[in-house]
Amino acid sequence: MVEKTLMIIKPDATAKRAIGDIISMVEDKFEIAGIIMKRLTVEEAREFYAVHKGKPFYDSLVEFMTSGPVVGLLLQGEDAIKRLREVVGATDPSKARPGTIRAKFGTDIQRNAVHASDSPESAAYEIPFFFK
Ligand code: 3AN
Repeated sequence: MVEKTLMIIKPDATAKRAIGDIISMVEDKFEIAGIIMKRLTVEEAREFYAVHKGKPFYDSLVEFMTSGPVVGLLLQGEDAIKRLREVVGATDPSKARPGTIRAKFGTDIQRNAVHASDSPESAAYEIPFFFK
């Protein structure tokens, strides 16, 4: 099934000037249906990560995600949600498979370079934060 999914290049990766390298790692595998650079407000970041409300890392995650510009990418393709998660790698970059985006550009479990929607429900919730 052709799906749309959201990838975010997080503030650690934009600060590292890895935007181009990361886009190169997805552009041959997915159609880029949208791209936008913006700075999330605290309110937007809190809502975006609402599923993590109450977890010990929630406040720090919101602070990190609002600490600099991010790039939102709307990616489209066959089975795009699952395939993008494979390209992105595990949440903890030290456990991410070699060759994945997080293995290459992630720093730690919080500053892990990119976000990728993990299900059709998440994609439907997350895409409108960047693409109306
Ligand atoms: P993923 O992004 O791989 O789907 P989630 O949804 O469990 O992972 O976590 C969302 C984000 O929260 C992660 N990308 C990461 O930035 C941050 N995060 C997750 N677990 C931790 C943790 N134990 N400590 C700090 N930050 C975390």
